[in-house]
Amino acid sequence: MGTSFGRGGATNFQQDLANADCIVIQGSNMAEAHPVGFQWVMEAKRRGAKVMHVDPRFTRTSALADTFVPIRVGTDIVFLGAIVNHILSNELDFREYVLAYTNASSILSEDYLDTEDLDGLFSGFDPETRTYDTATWQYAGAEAAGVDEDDAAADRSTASGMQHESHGMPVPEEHERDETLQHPRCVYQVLKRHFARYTPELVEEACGVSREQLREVAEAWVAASGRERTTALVYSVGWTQHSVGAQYIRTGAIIQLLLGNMGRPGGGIMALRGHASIQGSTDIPTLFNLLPGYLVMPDARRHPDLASWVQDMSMPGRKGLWGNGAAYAVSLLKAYWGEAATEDNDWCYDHLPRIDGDHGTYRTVLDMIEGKVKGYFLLGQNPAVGSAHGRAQRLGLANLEWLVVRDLYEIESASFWKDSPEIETGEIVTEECATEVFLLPAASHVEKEGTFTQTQRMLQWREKAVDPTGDRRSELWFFYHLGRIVRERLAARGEERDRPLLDLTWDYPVHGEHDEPSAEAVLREINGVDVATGRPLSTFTELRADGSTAGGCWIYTGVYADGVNQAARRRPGAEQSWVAPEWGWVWPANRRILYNRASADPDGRPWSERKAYVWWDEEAGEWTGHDVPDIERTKPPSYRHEPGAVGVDALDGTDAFVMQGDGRGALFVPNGLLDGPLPTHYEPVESPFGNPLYGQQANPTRVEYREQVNPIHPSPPAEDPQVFPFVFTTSRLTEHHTAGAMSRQLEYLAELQPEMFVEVSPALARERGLEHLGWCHVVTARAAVEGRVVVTDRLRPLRVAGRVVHQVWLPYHWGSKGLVTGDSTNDLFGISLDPNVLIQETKAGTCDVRPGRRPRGAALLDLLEGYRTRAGTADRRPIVTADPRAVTRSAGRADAPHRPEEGS
Ligand SMILES: Nc1nc2c(c(=O)[nH]1)N[C@H]1C(S)=C(S)[C@@H](COP(=O)(O)OP(=O)(O)OC[C@H]3O[C@@H](n4cnc5c(=O)[nH]c(N)nc54)[C@H](O)[C@@H]3O)O[C@H]1N2
Ligand SMILES: Nc1nc2c(c(=O)[nH]1)N[C@H]1C(S)=C(S)[C@@H](COP(=O)(O)OP(=O)(O)OC[C@H]3O[C@@H](n4cnc5c(=O)[nH]c(N)nc54)[C@H](O)[C@@H]3O)O[C@H]1N2
Ligand SMILES: [Mo]
Repeated sequence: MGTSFGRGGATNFQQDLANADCIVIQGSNMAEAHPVGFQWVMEAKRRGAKVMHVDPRFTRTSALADTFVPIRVGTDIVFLGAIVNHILSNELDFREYVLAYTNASSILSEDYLDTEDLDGLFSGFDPETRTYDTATWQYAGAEAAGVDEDDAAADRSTASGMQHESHGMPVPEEHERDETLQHPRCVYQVLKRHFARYTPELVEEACGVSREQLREVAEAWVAASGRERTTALVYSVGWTQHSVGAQYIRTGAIIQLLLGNMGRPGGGIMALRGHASIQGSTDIPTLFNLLPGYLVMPDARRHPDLASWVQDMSMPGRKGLWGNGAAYAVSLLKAYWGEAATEDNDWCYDHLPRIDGDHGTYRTVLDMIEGKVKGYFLLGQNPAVGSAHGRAQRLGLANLEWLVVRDLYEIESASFWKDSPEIETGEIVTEECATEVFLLPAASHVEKEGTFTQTQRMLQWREKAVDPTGDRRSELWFFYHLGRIVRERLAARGEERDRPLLDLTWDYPVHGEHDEPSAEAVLREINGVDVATGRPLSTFTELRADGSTAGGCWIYTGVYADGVNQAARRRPGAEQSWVAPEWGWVWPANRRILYNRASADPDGRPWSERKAYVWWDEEAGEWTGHDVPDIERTKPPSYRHEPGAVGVDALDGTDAFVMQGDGRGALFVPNGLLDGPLPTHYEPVESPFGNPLYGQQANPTRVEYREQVNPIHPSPPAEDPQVFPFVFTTSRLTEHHTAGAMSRQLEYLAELQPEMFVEVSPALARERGLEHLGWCHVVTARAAVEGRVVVTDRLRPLRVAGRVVHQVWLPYHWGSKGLVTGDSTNDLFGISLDPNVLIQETKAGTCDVRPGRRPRGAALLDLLEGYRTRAGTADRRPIVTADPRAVTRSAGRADAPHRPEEGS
């Protein structure tokens, strides 16, 4: 989303789904996982919209859709690619929109070679680092804007692509275009060629979807797009948790741009977020690689000083809002270090920690196993159940010196030393496990105040309903007082290296019996203030790089405008417009639909009366309409920048994608993605099928930790995967919540879904002798997990590549604690990650299924060892399977091709 449009958040709001003429839900079980928002899908349907659901499993979402399309997991790019092909080969794109607001006309470097030329690799691939030099992916004449393969490798290990969540695509504005879209190297033609082999026949072969069903979806999508109509696209983690996850979303983005659905009511892409504040936890990140507002975390190698750090984020010479990057950065440093931050000391830039590689959650757990990590804080997370490769998670926790867990319950991640599956196998011995666990009770969401930032970028203030009892405390309390005590100790020590902590502003007012810090004071600091007067700022354009403003998260500036907690607004819908701007507060600038400049034509007129949203009022000389315009309010559509202008001044009156280096939605992404400028179908890391399109089997740039604890199953072309013949996928039940601590403890929910189960089709049940409601166990190289058999036609065997593929489905909510207990599905997975964002592939794997309960103790270890031996998981297949000669040809190198690297 970030590289395609400029910001990573959902583009529209859920209520706006009611305005859609068609809704495509793919990779999401919205009715069960987002039931409240789903009412707006039903409202759209009531008004005549067509609802389509594309999913491997029939769910309540499918039941409420007009059309359900069963698909093989991990093949969405083929399906969507065929829709792109349908649009382009019949010239069904919304041409005026495409010309004005996308990079369709941009001409690419003549050195660019496509996956069509190189059997599944793009030009610039370096088999040694397994990353790309992106010079050849650039616009013609702008090759220098690319990154080399070593930088790309560093980008991968730090998931630095995530900065594009609010950073857009760093490309130069000035480059050659062909408005006729005929030039063979213009993006439009390159796209057309790239997807030409994504045909209905291929969809049948790869996805197991009939050409009639494909046509139905494609035609409905096209028919409900254009001037008068809009289609909304909804996805969630059925798309993200793949080793090619970011590219699934890219394919959806390409369709929505070609059909002109972005920035318009009833259109857009609804990226549904999961946990209550999961959007908030990337905006103000708990991630190793980002600072608030998507500022990149300083990198030891690349950012020796403030200037290099700011330069990296503000992209000097480029157009767009990041031209003001220095203001966002300096204001953040001022918020952290207050008076200590001065121009002379680079605003305390050297107080910021640096990263130097992969410190992601999975790498960290492997480092724990290797004894490289001493202590760990675990808050609001239960990785022993919720993260891929449960055994590795627990072995890591068991190898720490100390562990702090703050949770509502004693979760599996706190009790692994006495009741994990590894106790039974003897891999963890209670008496010998040296980890000292500090289990601290947390106050729940009703026992504390603060904001959640939910799925549509909305900050909503939550009152405290009841006081927490006993020792339960809020996170704010815990960190404020922990920080206070640590600072007191360090102050007594008086060492220079403690300055980063001692210089922090740590002056929140406290109240009540337990000295609870004021959450509202924190919100005010996040919003930002004028340092001299303390006046809260109204919008991020007021932030300055001269130390006169302080602000904790530039995209949130405005949430405390006028000294009022805007997130606490609850004006009823009936008392305001349908956009309801006075309900909560939305980033950026309370704008509800992003890129809404594109809801008007290039001259600023609505595309149609029916879909009018934001338009140019000639008389008043400003943009007006139902929402805060996503363009400077008084910049006329006719405005053209002066040559040499930079930053916001360089944005034309037609540039609808204001974060992007060229002001446009990206059909083709020259910069910002590690696995390719265009989405390409790769098989999941574990797949029983060979890639029907290319010699390159799986994503060649993926992260796959090749360590003994992490065996990965064989896939074609190396070997025929007979040992693990079935595909399995995992997802949610309405009645449980994620890793289960919050639902397995509740009587009603526990009763509704009392036991771990495995869904199989009647055909697979027959083939493997599985009895409905009897026991079975699912086996991988990592674990065997047992559950009750549920034989159901919710899962249909699909005919793929001339044979039948069985898909097995498991919920992932069980563990050893609570009123209902069971094996944890995540024990089945190994760890392989998408290269752009380091998300794990937990939606697709291969497995075996056997009747009866699983063996216990040593017998379990023997079973797994037997499987690993037969599968030959020790003999690692290469990550790069395409002909390496293609690689050197593309890179234009004289040296001999390298053997694909075996290490990660
Ligand atoms: N009741 C309830 N609600 C929840 C949660 C919960 O645990 N319980 N969790 C919350 C959280 S944290 C999140 S992130 C959201 C998640 O919300 P969703 O993403 O809707 O939840 P999931 O059930 O994981 O599955 C998504 C769907 O993707 C499908 N799928 C799997 N693989 C593929 C694929 O390759 N292609 C396609 N097209 N579809 C695929 C699955 O069959 C499933 O129907 O839900 C939130 N809401
Ligand atoms: N196989 C498979 N694995 C998956 C997924 C999948 O689809 N398939 N989905 C993934 C997704 S999208 C997600 S989000 C993760 C979720 O994985 P986790 O985040 O590990 O699981 P949760 O059970 O949501 O953990 C949240 C914990 O926070 C505690 N808690 C609740 N409120 C508070 C509070 O205010 N303070 C504190 N300190 N604790 C609190 C709860 O009791 C709970 O134990 O799972 C991921 N794993
Ligand atoms: Mo999630």
